[in-house]
Amino acid sequence: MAHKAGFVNIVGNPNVGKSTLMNAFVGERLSIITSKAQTTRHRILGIVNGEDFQVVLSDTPGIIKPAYELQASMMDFVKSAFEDADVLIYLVELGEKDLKDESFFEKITSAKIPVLLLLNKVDKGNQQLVEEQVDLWKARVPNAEIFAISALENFGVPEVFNRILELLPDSPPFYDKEALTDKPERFFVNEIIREKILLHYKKEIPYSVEIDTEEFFEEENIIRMRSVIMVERETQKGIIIGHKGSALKRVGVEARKDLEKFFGKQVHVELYVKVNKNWRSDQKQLKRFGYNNK
Ligand SMILES: Nc1nc2c(ncn2[C@@H]2O[C@H](COP(=O)(O)OP(=O)(O)OP(=O)(O)O)[C@@H](O)[C@H]2O)c(=O)[nH]1
Ligand SMILES: [Mg+2]
Repeated sequence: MAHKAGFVNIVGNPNVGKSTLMNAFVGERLSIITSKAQTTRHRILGIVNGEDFQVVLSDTPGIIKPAYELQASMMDFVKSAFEDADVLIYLVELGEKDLKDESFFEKITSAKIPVLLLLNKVDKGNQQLVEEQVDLWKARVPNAEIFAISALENFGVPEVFNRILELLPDSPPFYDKEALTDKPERFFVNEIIREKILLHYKKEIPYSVEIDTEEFFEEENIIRMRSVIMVERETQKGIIIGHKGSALKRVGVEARKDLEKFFGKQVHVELYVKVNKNWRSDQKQLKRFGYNNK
């Protein structure tokens, strides 16, 4: 029996639902999702295995004009997703604005590989609006096949998956057929904690935070972990901790609940906060946190 395999890379503006879509394909909560832009900072693989196929999806950061080194590294992840794609998914939402970077838009419209333009969040609009937007995108990206979907409600997602299977080349699998992702366990610990930070803190705080899980011990009935929440300035440390530690405690409680679901096991998580001045502009630090592979 012939085996199909390939890379399906999802790109688009911030907040259009790229992570929601990847999780819908994989059927697991691999990528964190929030209503804030720039939730995703890495390129995260989600692998869907079948007897005769392996679809390797990539979730990527939303396309922005980088203002500091961290964001530049995020855009390098987006670039890499253009380089190895067998199928490109350009995800847009109803009422979408142009991409912040024209060169990325050009890469999409001149792509030599199949491009699926998915119009997301159609649950928020009526049929007339959806039809208008489909026509608009047909004119803007003539090389794309267009599907109207709702990643949140899984509407249209199975149809897109079937189309992907038709488009993938014959190939042996790239990863172990049991694998769900390329990232280690600690990465997901960091992300789940960061999600709680994005949910509970305002303005620049979530964007100034990086998580580093220093310890991860799996015992028979429990996983024990210790993670550092890094901020850029002393004032931010106080805000993260909150009055008598209440804000930090909430992060810990909520993160633990999700970590227990994710690992299917009891979890103990210890959090502490550290100032790491200007880490997001420091090449060395970024490399240490897995951002810079130059
Ligand atoms: N109504 C509706 N909301 C959606 C849909 N898909 C995603 N969302 C919401 O849109 C917001 C952003 O979703 P994400 O999946 O985090 O978006 P993203 O493109 O990964 O965002 P970044 O990682 O920040 O670039 C969240 O609040 C989602 O719940 C959808 O089909 N319908
Ligand atoms: Mg995302």
